[in-house]
Amino acid sequence: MKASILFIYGQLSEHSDGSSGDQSESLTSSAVRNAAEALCAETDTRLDFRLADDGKQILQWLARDSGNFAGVIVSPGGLPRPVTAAGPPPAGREATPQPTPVIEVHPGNGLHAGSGAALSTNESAWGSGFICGFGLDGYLAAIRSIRSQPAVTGKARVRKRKGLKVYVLNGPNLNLLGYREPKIYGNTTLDELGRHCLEAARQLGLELRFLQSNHEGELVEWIQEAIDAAQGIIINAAAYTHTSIAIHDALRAYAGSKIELHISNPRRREPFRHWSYVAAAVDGIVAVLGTAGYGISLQLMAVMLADGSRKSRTQ
Ligand code: CA2
Repeated sequence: MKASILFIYGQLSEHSDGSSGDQSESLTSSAVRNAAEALCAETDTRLDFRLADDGKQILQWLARDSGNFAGVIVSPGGLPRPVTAAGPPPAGREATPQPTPVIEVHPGNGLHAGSGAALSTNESAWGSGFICGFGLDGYLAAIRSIRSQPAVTGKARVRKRKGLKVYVLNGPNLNLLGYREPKIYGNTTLDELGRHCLEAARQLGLELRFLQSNHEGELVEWIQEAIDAAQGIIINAAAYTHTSIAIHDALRAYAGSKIELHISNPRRREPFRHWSYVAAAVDGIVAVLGTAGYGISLQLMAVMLADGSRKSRTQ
């Protein structure tokens, strides 16, 4: 039987994602629908694309219908805001995993409107995936993630350009991946993750440096080094996400493409994880997709870099 995806597109998604000067402004629901249908046809997936009038309708469809699908994509429109009735669970408690993945996608990076302030007030529950800031490509990445498609498939193959280098930077304690707290961070070790990333990068035609440090200054130095050495940075700044103005400043000084990445859902955890200093300095965010988010970020980075016309929006 064909896998089915429910795609709920809030009417406000059109032209109102809180971002200016990026490709989300020219997106229409029919452009999104056509691109989603084309990718689904290619991956043998049935697509149920619905236009929602308001948040209430989104909630009703989620509650009533999500169980009948392999995954749900929700594009609520406007700045990231609630798409589920229940808010985040009390501090320190993890959300129960949902049987059907619900990926929230925002075409623009509304989180850097107001220098990240949106993130601190956003009560979005972020389902089981969160992708923002990549225009149409964010929706396609969500479909591939539900279908567990490898980074490079069929017609979706990214046009490779020679000599593109990307730094993947990992912050403090991520060296413990796979050894502690598997319920939150999974079983994959950092070494394994690094090898997966190198293989994904090779397929995408990207040169990769995969690095981890427990020291803020070292992360800052790698970002500065990337100014001359790399066209893109993917950063999971870990706890420094929530504290480091130094990393924020270094990222702002970096003119290449930048993605903020998280394995877990900081929005569903303790309040001190709700603020991100990184969000205001990047083009887009990938979160809540587990360690699979690394491959998805690399794929989105490859698309951004292949489209050379797309400049960093944080300069
Ligand atoms: O979800 C993420 O990727 C985080 O960036 C991970 C950080 C956390 O401080 C952020 O709020 C969200 C923590 C990384 C620590 O990694 C560990 C891995 C295994 C065991 C213990 C810590």
